[in-house]
Amino acid sequence: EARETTAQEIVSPEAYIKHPLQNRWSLWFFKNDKSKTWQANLRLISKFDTVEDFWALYNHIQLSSNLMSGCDYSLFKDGIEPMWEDERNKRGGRWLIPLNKQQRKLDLDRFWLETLLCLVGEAFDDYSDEVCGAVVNIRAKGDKIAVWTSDYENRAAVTHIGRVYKECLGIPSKMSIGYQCHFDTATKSGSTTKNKFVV
Ligand code: MGP
Repeated sequence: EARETTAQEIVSPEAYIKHPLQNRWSLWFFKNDKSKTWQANLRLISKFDTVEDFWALYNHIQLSSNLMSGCDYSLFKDGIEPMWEDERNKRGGRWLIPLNKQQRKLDLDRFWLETLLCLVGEAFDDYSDEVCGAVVNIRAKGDKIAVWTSDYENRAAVTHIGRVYKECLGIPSKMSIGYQCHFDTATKSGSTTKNKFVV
């Protein structure tokens, strides 16, 4: 018994304690079933709050590029629903990365993984608290990836997050990305929403 105790004591906690993330995250899946409402098509897949559980989930599910058109994945902080109506989203907006059809093969999966890592790794310095989540939309007309933040009036936070995010994805500086508030997206009449910020 004495030998066992000693053996246990010298095993570093690194070997058996999972590495905690700063936040607990929920992964959601959206499947477009036209007989149901938008909200009814949204399903919570699972939650995680450690590095190991993030990878276990990521490795278990389909890559975005294998999903059917009309599907979404959303990764949001625990307690925030991936919809405009949530208290933490309703005054917010998103940095939008619209992809062309060729980019499904070239960029989609690595951009989405990079986006997930920015979120769970709290890559936005002092402004990570402003981040609510991220969404990937698989669409025949062109896929989209976006990072959602909680207050479109917080210029310092929104622009910092946009700059860091663009850098993480390796988007060339001469190509700009835009930030749109959800209120404008939800009430738009044409096919585009005006940008509140551009980086
Ligand atoms: P979408 O899935 O975000 O983009 O919104 P899509 O399919 O590329 O369409 P487009 O209009 O951007 O070209 C599609 C539709 O889903 C919206 O028009 C809404 O009817 C509904 N929808 C999307 N979101 C993110 C929400 C939401 O947060 N709340 C509600 N109530 N409906 C939403």
